[in-house]
Amino acid sequence: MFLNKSTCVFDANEHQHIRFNPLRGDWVLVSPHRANRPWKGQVEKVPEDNIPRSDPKNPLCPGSVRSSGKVTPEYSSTYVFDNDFPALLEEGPAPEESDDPLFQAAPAYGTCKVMCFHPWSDLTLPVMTHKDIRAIVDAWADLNIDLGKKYQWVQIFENKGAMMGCSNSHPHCQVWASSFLPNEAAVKDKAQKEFYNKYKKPMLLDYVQKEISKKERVVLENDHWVWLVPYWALWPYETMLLPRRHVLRIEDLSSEERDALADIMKKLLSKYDNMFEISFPYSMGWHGAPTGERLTTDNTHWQLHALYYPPLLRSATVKKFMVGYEMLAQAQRDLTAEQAAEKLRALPDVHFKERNKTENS
Ligand code: H2U
Repeated sequence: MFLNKSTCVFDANEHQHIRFNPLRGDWVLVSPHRANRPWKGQVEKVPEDNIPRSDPKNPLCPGSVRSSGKVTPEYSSTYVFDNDFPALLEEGPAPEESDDPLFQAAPAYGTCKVMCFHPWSDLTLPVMTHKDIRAIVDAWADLNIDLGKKYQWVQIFENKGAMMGCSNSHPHCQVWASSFLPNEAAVKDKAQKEFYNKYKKPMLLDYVQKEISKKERVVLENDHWVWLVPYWALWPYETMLLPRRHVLRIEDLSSEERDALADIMKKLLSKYDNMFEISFPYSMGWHGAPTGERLTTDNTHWQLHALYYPPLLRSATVKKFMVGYEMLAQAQRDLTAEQAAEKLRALPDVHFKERNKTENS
């Protein structure tokens, strides 16, 4: 048995501890005393910054021919197409049922879409106009409605930057819809349901209200949205974007809330890019109440939220690896959620490219 032999008072920004993630029902190890250790490991490439506006060989550009032979039309706003290499197909034979608990398989159907955010390859979300970002929000909502009619879960996600496995620098995201609830969704569904049954309020609505009053992990707020570093964050600059109101799905956002979302996204992603003055890599995605047959059941326990998982830690070239201890024991972080929030809060919310443009013009 370990005893607290220390004579000093516990300080979360200095002393090791574990934090509970109520959405996943698991814990993260926080080791702030380790943040300043020297780094002699892998150094990443700085993200490319000389991308041509248009490239006829890029399959995501208007007018190009994709590897499937299909032509990407001359689109002028967002453009959604069926992924030519989908991980999920709408039809196919089902695996045989088995009564052996060690060898279980189940049918999996779905569809995969690619959504180009804009016809220009040299733009990223934070340097787009409010109108462009609003068009993306509307397209996300439309896809959730469309695919949600048939599928239980519609996963909207963006892999940004080669460091996150993004294969094409043209601004885009992906949408995978499935006949089953994926693991992350199932875990969160169960945890939010249990919380709701016990406390009679949606977990993330209660959470956002508490974070607004505590303030220490909130990075940005507007009339409709709160952007914060979750108390239980794993990735160094992981953040969560939450509506102030109880909202189940992205399509339930009002026009005003969508405008406010476009505003906060532009600021949020500008802050990320301003951290190391590069296009900040991340994987992001939306989680809301399940769809399909769940459209007609009670999902009051759910709250819509977006998650941003950036891999960078201390510079544009040093990323956090989720390896040894994380793979074999549990997630660990050095910098605390409060320190990350403080750092993000201190950064300007105007993109460095737009700042320089204004200064020079
Ligand atoms: P990522 O950059 O996140 O890998 O997304 C690009 C997607 O675009 C990827 O899933 C698809 C890939 O399958 N794609 C096509 O559907 N057609 C193409 O011609 C190129 C890329």
